[in-house]
Amino acid sequence: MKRKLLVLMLSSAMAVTALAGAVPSYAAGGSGDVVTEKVLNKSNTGNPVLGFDGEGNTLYGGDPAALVDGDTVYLYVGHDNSSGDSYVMPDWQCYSTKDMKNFKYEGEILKCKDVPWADSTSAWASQVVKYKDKYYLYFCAEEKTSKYGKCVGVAVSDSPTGPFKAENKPIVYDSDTPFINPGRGGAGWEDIDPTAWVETVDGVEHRYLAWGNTNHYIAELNEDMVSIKDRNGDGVVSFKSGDIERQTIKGMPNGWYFAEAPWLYRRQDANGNYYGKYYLFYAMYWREQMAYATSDDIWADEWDYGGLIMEPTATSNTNHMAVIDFKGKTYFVYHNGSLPWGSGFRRVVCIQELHFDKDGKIEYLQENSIGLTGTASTIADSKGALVKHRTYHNSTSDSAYPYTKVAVSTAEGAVTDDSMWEIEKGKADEDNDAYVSIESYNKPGIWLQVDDDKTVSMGQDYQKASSDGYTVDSKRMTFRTLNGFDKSVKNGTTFESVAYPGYYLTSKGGKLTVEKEPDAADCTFTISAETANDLSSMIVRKSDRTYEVGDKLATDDLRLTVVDEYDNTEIVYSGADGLTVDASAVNMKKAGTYELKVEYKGQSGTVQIRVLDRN
Ligand code: FUB
Repeated sequence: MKRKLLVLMLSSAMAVTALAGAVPSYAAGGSGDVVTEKVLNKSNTGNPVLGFDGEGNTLYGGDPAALVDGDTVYLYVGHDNSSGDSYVMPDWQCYSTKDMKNFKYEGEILKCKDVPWADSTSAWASQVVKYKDKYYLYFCAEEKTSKYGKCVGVAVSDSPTGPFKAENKPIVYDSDTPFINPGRGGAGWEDIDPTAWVETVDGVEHRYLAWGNTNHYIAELNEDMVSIKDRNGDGVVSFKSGDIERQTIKGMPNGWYFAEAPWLYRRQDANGNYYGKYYLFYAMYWREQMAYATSDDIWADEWDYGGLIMEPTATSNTNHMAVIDFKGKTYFVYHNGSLPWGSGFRRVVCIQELHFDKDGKIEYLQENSIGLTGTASTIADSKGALVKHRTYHNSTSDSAYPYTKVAVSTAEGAVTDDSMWEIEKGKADEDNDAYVSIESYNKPGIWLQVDDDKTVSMGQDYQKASSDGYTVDSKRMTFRTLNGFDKSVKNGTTFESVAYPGYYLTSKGGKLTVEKEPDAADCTFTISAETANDLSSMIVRKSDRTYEVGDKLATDDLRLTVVDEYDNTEIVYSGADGLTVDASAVNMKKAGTYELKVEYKGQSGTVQIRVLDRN
């Protein structure tokens, strides 16, 4: 989400209900008021979007791939089943969505142990592409004799949700490419992370497979989609003879390098046609940042570095993206370790919108907790100072993680990403409506917490949950919400620590602590939710339509161009949330000219419907 779109309305209150509670005498202030619980509207968590199985249990999974097939987006992950600090990945899993808001678990699509040549726990990164009504899952896994290390494989299915059947042999052996990466992973890790691309250029169809760790490679696929093309027709498929091309990226700054996780992409116009340059998204450096390069020629030796898209996430050492266009928007699908007990070995998928400028340059994307559907809020004390965490970049050094005690304070000044929070269900008891946990907007997976010395900081909920589903930090990261003790603050909220009942969140002199009997003014806060950006104009496309008497009126192919107050333009299609169509004035049984009314986020427009007599 763009920072400039985060318009904060200090007056928009979240409180909705009050329940009777205990009455600390100092807080009642002799006025006869009682302390009452307050139920805040909780944000839909937005990010992460996956991380569950069919029963709603936590299922970690990373290395997202995405496939747009008709009106559905399919998402694929490698299942993270590790309880330590190394990969244990037994299978690949699938989810689907039709609106990028509601995600359905589709189940396991392939077990690593069912790949004839692979071991059983290395279901590493993958991508599914559709070609002539079949679905091809390209993946990497460990060759089981350990002779080759990681290889690229392919499995085929008639359905995007599997089951997929793996070919008997890898499509790329580790030995097919000559370089090793002793600095990172050593020999045997070089041929991982496949990405595929099919496109017809000037009437000729090309099918590409690219992959790599440290070095990036590309080859062409035969029409069978399960073998590499002998490009120069010399009878052998090899790197030496040019069937596999090594590609470098020119202009990467700071000694950064191509790490892994390539994803090939090209932009699509409203009709689904590709245009502009090719984009190679990839993980750069360690800990992994997301970056991109561009080229006019997908086969080029050298691509041009485009820029940094995302710094290392706050909770995972790796990151791995998929980029897709769906219903007029471009989505950036990535992973972090933001679930409880999350890490680079227990990952989860997040989604945000990706924006391009007019020259096709990609705007920097701040990892955030609200994703496409959550709500960010500010929390201001009674003097208007905002609760904020210290400003920092996520470190590229492993030893900085997990972040367990990040300083939090209150300060006057403008709203920044560091002073935005997502108010969610309480970790200590999700069913208790008066409990909340407060997640950092720009450090997803990092939560406000009460430390043993009663200071307030923020940290990752990184420890393993016990059998009741709670981590040792669940209570420290949960607050009971009460109607503000300072009654002069309109719609104020007081937060009581669940780990330390009787201790209230307190802001004094820029410090944030919990205190036992704080002054009412020091423990009363105002929560302000982000509001959706207003639209400044809307144009209904294809706005004149002609029918004949008796025809069926179509309203499922509407397309609007909307412009918001910051001049951001967006295309909105039929079925979008908030789009309403009123056809009550249209009579398809009688010749005439009618108006179909279209409304979207406070803007309205019409489509002129002409109904002609049948010839
Ligand atoms: O999940 C295992 C490996 O970690 C992937 O193949 C890489 O992209 C990295 O995310």
